[in-house]
This record gives sequence, C-alpha cells and structure tokens, in this order.
Amino acid sequence: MDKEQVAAVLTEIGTLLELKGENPFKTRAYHNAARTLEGLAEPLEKVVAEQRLGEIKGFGDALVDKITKLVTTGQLPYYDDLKASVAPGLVEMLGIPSLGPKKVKKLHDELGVDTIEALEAACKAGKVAVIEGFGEKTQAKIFEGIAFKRQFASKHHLHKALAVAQPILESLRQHPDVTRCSTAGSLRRWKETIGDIDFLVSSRQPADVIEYFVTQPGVLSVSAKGDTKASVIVEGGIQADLRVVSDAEYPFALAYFTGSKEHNIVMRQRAIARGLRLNEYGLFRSTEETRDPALRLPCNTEEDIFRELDLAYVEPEMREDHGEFAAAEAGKLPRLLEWTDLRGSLHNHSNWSDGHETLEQIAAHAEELGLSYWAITDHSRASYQANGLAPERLREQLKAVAEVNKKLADDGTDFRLLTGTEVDILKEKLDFPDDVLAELDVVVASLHVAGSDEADNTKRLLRAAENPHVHMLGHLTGRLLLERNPYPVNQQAVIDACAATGTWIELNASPWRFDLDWRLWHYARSKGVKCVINCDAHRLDHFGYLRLGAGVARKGWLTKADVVNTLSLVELRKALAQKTQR
Ligand code: DGT
Ligand code: CA
Ligand code: CA
Ligand code: ZN
Repeated sequence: MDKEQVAAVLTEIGTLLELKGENPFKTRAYHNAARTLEGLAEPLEKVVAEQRLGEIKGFGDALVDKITKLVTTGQLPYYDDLKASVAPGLVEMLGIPSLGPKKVKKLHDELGVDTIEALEAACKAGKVAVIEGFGEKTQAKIFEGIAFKRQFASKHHLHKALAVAQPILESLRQHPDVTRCSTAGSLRRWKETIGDIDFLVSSRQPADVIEYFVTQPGVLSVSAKGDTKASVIVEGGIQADLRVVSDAEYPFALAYFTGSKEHNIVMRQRAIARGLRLNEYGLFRSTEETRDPALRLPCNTEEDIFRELDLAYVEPEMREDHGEFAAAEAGKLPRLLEWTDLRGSLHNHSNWSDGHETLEQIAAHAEELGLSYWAITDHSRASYQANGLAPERLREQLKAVAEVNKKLADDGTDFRLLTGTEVDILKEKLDFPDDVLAELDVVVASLHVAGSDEADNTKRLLRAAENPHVHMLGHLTGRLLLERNPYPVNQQAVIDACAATGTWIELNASPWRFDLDWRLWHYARSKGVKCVINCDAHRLDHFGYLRLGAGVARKGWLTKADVVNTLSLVELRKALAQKTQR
C-alpha cells in the first residue's frame, strides 16, 4: 500500500472507533496519524524500510506496527475485524449531511437503527426528535439529508450540473481575490453524466474564497470546509468541490483535477520516463515524489505541461486515454468542432405531434438565435402516444411549413424551416411508404418500439439505412441516461451499413440520450460516416442542446467536416439530395 492508501485506512479506523464510542484520544490519534502521513515529504516505503516510523511525533508502537503491516503486506487483521464489527449502514449514515459519528452512535444506541432506510422510517415516525439532544429541527435536517444523499450518491445529467456550475463559476471569476478559475473533473471533460462538480481557483486569499464559495446562492448545505478546500451540496442535490491553490500550482492542479484518472496515469508515466515527477502540485525535476517549488518546471498553462511531455495540447474532452496520446505525439489530433459551427438541427418536433410550440414560434425563435435552418420532423402515425401524423396530416403540415417559409422570404429573411418526419421503424417496414417520404426535405428513421432480440433490432435498423429516402438514423440505441438501458443492437454493424449506404447517424443532443455514444464516434468517423447533431427539441428550451451535443461530438473527436449540420442551407440541400441520387 502507498501513503494515500494507508492514510485512508487509518482515517477509517478512527471513524469506526468513534462509531463504537471509543475514547476520543485513541480515535484522534488515528486521524492525526493519517494527516501526518499525507504530509510526509519522503516515500513511506523508505521510512518503513529504515525503521524510522517511530521517530515521527505521535507514532507509538501500536501505530508503527499497524502501518508497517499495511505497507509491507497490504493487510491488517485488526482493521478487518473492526470493520466487520460495525454495521455498514452506520458508516453509510456518515455520508448524510449533519450527521457525525457521535450522533450516529447515539441513534444506533437509542433506536437500534443500522440502515439508512430504518433511520428514515424513524424520522417519519417522529422517533428521532424525542431523543435527548436531537429535537424536531435536527430530525427534519436528517430526513432532508437522507434525500440529498440518495440524489448525490448517483450520477447527474450533464445539463443539470452545468446549470448550477455556470453561475458559481461566473461569480468566482468576479471575486477580487480570485486570480484564475475553472471547472475541472468530468464536467470540464463533458462526460455524459456527472458524479460531482469540481471547481479550481488560484488565489492568495484561500480563506476568503472558500467563505465566498460556501455562501453562493445555489449552495444548499456545506459538507466540509477547510483551509484550501470545501465541499457543498448545490441545487439538485449535486455535490460540488472547490480547491484553492497558488497561481504557480494552478496549471498542474487544473490538469490533475480535470483528469480523467486514466489520462492522468499516462501523463505521470510520461513524466517518470523523462526523469520527472508530475502531480497536482507541479512537474518536478526529481525522481521521487516531491512538492518542492525549487524543483518545479515553470509552466504557466496546461499547454506548457503537455509541451514538456512532448505532446500537443489535448482538449479536456479528449482526456480519457482513448488514443489521445498516440495522436498528440504524432501531431495528429483533430481540430475539434466548435458549437458555434452549427447552423440548425434536423430532428425536432412541433405541436403538430408532441412538441409544445407552433411552427411560427419555432421559426421565430430559431431565426432570432441566428440559425440558418430548422427541420420539423414530427412523429409518424405509429407513435400514437406522441400524436403521430398520418400521411394526410403530414401533407397539411407541408403546406403550413410552406406558408411560414413564404412569410420569411417576404420579410427578406434567409432562415428556413425544412419539412420532414421522424418515421417509426416498424417490424417489417417503415411507417410511411416511399412516395410519402420522397416529398420531404429531411427523413429521420427511429426505432421506438424495439424488441429484446439483438439480431432483430439490428436487422430493422439496417433495413432503414438501406432505404434511399432515409437520410439518418435517430437515437440509435434508445437509451435514456440514468433511466433506461439501450436496447440490444449491434452498433458496429449498423455503423458499417450506414457507411455503405451513405446514411448519416444522429448524435441526439438531448442530455437524456447523447446517442450515439461518444465512444463509438471514433469508429463511425473512421468509416467515413457523417454525424448530425440534433436537438430532438420538443420545446424552445431545448434549442440549447446544440451546445451540449457539440461538446459530446468533441468528445468523440469530431471536426466541423464530420458534422452535416455545419453546412450552409444551400450546401445542406445538396447533401440531402445525395442519398436519393445514389
Ligand atoms: P465524477 O465526479 O465521478 O463524474 O468524475 P471526475 O473525473 O470528476 O472524478 P473526481 O471528481 O473524483 O476527481 C476529479 C479528478 O481528479 C479526476 O478526474 C482525476 C483526479 N483524481 C481524483 N482521484 C485521483 C486518483 O486517485 N488518481 C489520479 N491519478 N487522479 C485522481
Ligand atoms: Ca467530479
Ligand atoms: Ca470531486
Ligand atoms: Zn424519437
């Protein structure tokens, strides 16, 4: 075990002893020892090997023995026994804001609760309020805390995390004591779901910045507050971490806390291979772990760090150890799409099916945003629950779209609505015959009612791709992030079929979907399959999904040239005509 791992075990021992009501001196000794280890300037293995652990202040024989066992064997029977003697539910309760070991022990002693569910039931029954030293208010706080914990134990949709993170970041940026600041972690990497939000700040006044952070409007409760870091729960029950570092450390901390962990590991190995050490504090001329500023290479930005490790700058979205190192070394990283390259969306709904606004409202909004086109692709009749259109109503809609476009033209506006459908891929055929599809500008084909048989689902999608009137396949796997798994489908086979037939694949930009997944765009791109970033908008609020989708496309290494809806209206019309002419 290394230093961090040993420190984590000691901290846990301290906490377990507290839960058992051990004497405070003993429990504190473990917490202090953990902190001492974390701050140890030399490798722990070395200290252990040279039998110098006992020289450290506060390290008695028992502690020395335990640490030695952990370092040399990775095991400690004392710890295993202790852990087995405490109900895991009690340790879990510590994750509830407002509950510390003392309170948890008291709850356990008084009520016999040893799971979160039992504690929740006790709160509901009013049994917690009557315990001495608790009261109504504490009971309510614990009850709320359980709800929070449930939420933040899980992952969160990207747009929800962004919505709370952005105002806090803006606010930090305006604070006079903040020199530089950024989000980090999975949010900066634009992962499809987010565990917690990470902020990084450089400042000479960490205490002021921390105080300012924990009192931001979106902050619901403060879980931890130290000299240089803090954790809070923000709206939506999402945890947000802030770290404050010196400005000299900032680029290194930014790279480290942006991750991903897998990417960091390779960066660290590259440093070691060059006789250097990379960690959150710097890139050091050293062959051992250190944070000595005198040994630090002067890097002012992340770009400088990559350069020192003989790499081109890797955008945060690509830092997943998914081939970025080989590409950065060879100077072959793609120039990523920018979200402002997008000119419209080709899969959207109106109040003709299950969307909320009229064609006029949609056109006015899209035009105001400066977009060039917006396709109306309402559902086909098989999606009756979504008020799908039969051919007659679809033809009426075509006339209505033509009228809106005529008004736009009369006003001298270049923006246009495009006609279309999101046609259901049924068991044996598409929901509309070819002659209906031929009348439309844009045809998206989607599998809304999939079966459990992978081969069958795949076959249905392949057949849709082979139809000369189908421009693109919509939300390929039908997944709903954090809600519903993808249906079984051989995505690679579908991508191959799209490559062979010139069919585009949608990157559905709804934050519940982000489907096709970013991990598959590498393959699709290598096959020459084009991407369409679609909002699948059902209301005006959803127009903003374009930016989310663009970030996911960047994560899939896509360039402007890979994405169809970066084309101008004239070019797009040509591209739409190509499939039918093949
Ligand atoms: P999340 O929060 O689960 O969505 O994912 P991340 O990537 O934001 O992870 P988080 O918040 O635990 O940590 C932020 C970054 O800090 C992570 O991407 C990489 C870095 N990091 C955290 N723990 C470790 C570690 O044990 N080793 C290394 N190399 N990096 C770490
Ligand atoms: Ca995180
Ligand atoms: Ca974090
Ligand atoms: Zn759909």
